[in-house]
Amino acid sequence: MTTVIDAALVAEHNAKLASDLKADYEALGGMLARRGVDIEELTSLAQTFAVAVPSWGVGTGGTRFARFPGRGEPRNVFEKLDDCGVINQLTKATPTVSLHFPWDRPSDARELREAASALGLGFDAVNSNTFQDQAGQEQTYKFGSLTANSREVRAQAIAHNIDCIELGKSLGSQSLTVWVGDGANFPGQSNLRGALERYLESMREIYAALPDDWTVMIEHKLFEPAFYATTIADWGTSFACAQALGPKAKCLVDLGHHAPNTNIEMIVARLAQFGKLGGFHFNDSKYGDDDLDSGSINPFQLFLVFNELADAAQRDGAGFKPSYMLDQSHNVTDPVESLMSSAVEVQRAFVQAALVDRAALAGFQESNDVLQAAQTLKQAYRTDVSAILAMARVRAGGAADPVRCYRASGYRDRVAAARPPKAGASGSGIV
Ligand code: PSV
Ligand code: MN
Ligand code: MN
Repeated sequence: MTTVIDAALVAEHNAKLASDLKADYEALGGMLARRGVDIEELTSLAQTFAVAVPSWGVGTGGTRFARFPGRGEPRNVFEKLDDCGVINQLTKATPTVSLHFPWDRPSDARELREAASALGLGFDAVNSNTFQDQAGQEQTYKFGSLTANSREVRAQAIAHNIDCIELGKSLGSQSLTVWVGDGANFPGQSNLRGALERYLESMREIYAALPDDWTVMIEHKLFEPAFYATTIADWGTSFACAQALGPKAKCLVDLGHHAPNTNIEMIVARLAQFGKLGGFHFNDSKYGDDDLDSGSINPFQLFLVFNELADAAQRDGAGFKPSYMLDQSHNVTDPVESLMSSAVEVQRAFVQAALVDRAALAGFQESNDVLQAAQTLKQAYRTDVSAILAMARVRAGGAADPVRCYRASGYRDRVAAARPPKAGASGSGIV
């Protein structure tokens, strides 16, 4: 396996931090032992955590106002893979990459698969794109894609999704995520029920092309680009469509795709209860689909989402396995640093949720001891599990402090020299 950053440099970094980490780990271990928790079990659990990195996330994103390119941005899918390789090398928590087509359409799928596996990476869900027009495309998506009035437009959008499945098969993916921006900007523009009927009709054709061991994930989003009525705006619509399509269709929850203050953890609980929780796009937001780094605005919400996931895992056992992916856009930070930090934040929420004393919580709920029930969650959330996460990384060959190690490696300077700037790099991540 190729490592993108010199393994000796990572080892040297870890050696410098080893005695501090040992002291922090032992102190935390002692504190957890007094609560009846074995730190070693948590560290092993942390090592099972994995979240996919979006190929488009390693480039600098932008807003609809401007895009300020970063240094050394990847210019093609192979360079994107290299950056993803760094993220996994240092965090040991991101072994897969999620590709967006046609942004990252390989001319040779086998070559791409080999490049990924040389870096120790595999491929997670593939994502279709019918929210933009591409050069040379026959039909425009200006008035919708899978829901368009025009049969020809719908046929083109369906064919693109089927092509994504075919490409995904050759890369070893097992799911397709479908997000469409379809909807209306004005009342009266579209027949609300008719649009959803056409969506289902189109999705049935895509569903029929899924291999037996594949899932199609329906991603809802409240608004943008359709500012009056988005066809798949909420989890209720997503759920109804997944039910109508069949067992291979599930719902995907992107944390940023809800109105502010929405109780997302309850949506997670509902979808899990009815067997339709397919996966996540993790990010954080203050106002809308802000695509900020995971846990940067509302880490308690992220914890509460993982608390529901821990509850579902306990109830439903090994069969419960939603997929995790980051979906962020980086405008003012180094994307590699942001993605590493986010992977660690999501992993942190996963470990903190495992710290919840579920038997005690159930007892407090049963006896209506509201304060103690809330405190039980807070105790887990307030526990600083950083030493567990660092130890899990170091034991797996990653970095004790991924961002520090990355900066010390000079990777960004090296790629800045090797990748001269290119105007309007692909996979802008604006949406
Ligand atoms: C849409 O806002 C979205 O969250 C979907 O997942 C898209 O595939 C992705 O962003 C594109 O950046
Ligand atoms: Mn998303
Ligand atoms: Mn989004």
